[in-house]
Amino acid sequence: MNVANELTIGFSRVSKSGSYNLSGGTLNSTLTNINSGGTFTFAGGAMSAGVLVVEGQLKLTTGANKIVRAHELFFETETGTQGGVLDLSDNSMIVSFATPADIRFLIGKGYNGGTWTGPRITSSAAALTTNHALGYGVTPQNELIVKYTLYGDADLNGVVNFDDYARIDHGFNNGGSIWSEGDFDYNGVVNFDDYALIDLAFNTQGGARQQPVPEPSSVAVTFAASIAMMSRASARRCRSHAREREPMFAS
Ligand SMILES: [Ca+2]
Ligand SMILES: [Ca+2]
Repeated sequence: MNVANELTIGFSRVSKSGSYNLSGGTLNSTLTNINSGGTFTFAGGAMSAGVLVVEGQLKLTTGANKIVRAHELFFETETGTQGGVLDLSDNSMIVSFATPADIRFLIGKGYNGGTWTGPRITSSAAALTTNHALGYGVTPQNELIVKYTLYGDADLNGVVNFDDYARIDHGFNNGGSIWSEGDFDYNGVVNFDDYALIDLAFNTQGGARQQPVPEPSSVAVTFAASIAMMSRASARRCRSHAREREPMFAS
């Protein structure tokens, strides 16, 4: 399916509801607008959404085989509503124009303290596990990728190993603030809680383990010795930003 200009699901004030199911083929749109009450289900095929505006719900089915592609990503919030939800489940997303801080903020909302039940970018698949999450990073093409993977998989290669521990150690010692630097719980700092998540995933990833890694206990000891040096003042919190806009349609 090719949409020359705009695809709107759940047209604003007319019905406040509507649904669209993509189960095969290719959807190419320059603007995809999922209004409040609208639900887009991505179950198969390929999706290039163009500018993607999510005020309702965009849900991917499980399968680890789908990628939402978008030039830009916006979430709208009507007054009194929770606003848009993009549930990637166990799939991926690529956004051409976004920053790691943008994506961290949006996934941080969905992360919701580790329950994966919040709005914005979330994963119903991660909600069913203790060791999986949505990670994010920058591709060689300088696009932002969001991928379902193990907590602690800083380089998004699907396993937790020495390279990931090297990244979190570097992030801890140098004020890291994003996933690739070891912030796995979306609070914008690398600290003990992030080490707990990478250790959990390392110890429970089973057959995925590929390379020898430093003893988790030695990492913990090293970390314990270092944590006293962390200043509270160094803690950075998520801040709201331009990617979450003011209500488009005030109710
Ligand atoms: Ca890895
Ligand atoms: Ca953190």
